[in-house]
Amino acid sequence: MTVANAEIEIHTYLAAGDERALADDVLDGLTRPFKELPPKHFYDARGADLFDRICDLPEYYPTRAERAILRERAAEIVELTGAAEIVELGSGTAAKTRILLDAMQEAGTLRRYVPLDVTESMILDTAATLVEEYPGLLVHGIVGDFERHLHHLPAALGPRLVVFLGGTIGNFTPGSRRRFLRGLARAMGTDDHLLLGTDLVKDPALLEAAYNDSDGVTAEFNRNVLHVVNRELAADFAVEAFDHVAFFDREREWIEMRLRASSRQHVHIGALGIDVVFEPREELRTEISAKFTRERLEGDLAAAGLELERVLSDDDELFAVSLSRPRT
Ligand code: AVJ
Repeated sequence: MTVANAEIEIHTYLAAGDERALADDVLDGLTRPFKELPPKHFYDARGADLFDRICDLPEYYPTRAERAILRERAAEIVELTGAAEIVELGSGTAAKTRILLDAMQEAGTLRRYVPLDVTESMILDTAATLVEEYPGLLVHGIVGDFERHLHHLPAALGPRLVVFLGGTIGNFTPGSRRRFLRGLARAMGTDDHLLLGTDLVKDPALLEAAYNDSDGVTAEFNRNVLHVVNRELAADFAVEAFDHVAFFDREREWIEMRLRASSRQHVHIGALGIDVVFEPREELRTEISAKFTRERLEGDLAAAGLELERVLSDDDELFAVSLSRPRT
């Protein structure tokens, strides 16, 4: 534990480097009949930067829609939950969190912020900034993986708002999504609420445009995972030989991103001592981003022991922020 000052406490559960268990994921994912890598490996410094640029693209509506909902409904969320603290999963720079912290401060309920993120620098910087911005705020930061370290959450200081924003829940495949939500529900008390951001099913043309932007930023973001593997695992992917593919799977109602080899590729992965071949046009799945209907949301939450209380949406019903609580 690092104690920076009286307000800030940081706990680290990740060793530097082994952060996202990249090597094991690559070994699994590239030896499968249908090659696949988990989307969490996009986010090195360059990937995080590219994602920030995606959020500003005209085609990528989720970030703006979610922020609009939070701005519009933050006071109501605080009133409904009486939240004294926020536990934020994948907190990043906490940009949207400030909207909620402001509303809690306004209501006089704000006591503590508990960010959980894999990037230590992000936690340290956010903690330092927020204790300045919100006098009296306590920050209990957790450097960890929200899939593995939920049991390290501190005891609640009061009604807790667990927030998981951005639509990141959509990265889970359907079964893992429910398993994850179940784990989350188990970590929650009866006075706690989950505030969950989910992208909504809509016109496929709008969805596909959001993942095929005209500037090619999403394509660069997608290919970035190959740069990460090259650097971290001494691999030699010819990154430019892989084309960005993103489409809406209408049956499963998720966006799927892939990288397609433009010609036969031989890749050596030094750190694993393996060689991988891609046939011409062979694809590597890099991300799914599930889109929700109210029924899907309610069903997934119910399967996890959570009861849906409110679904808040923007005027165009592009995105939803929902409030749910453990079923009693
Ligand atoms: C951060 C997972 C919510 O799925 O829309 C953006 C990531 N991928 N463009 C999403 C992403 C391609 C994003 N999430």
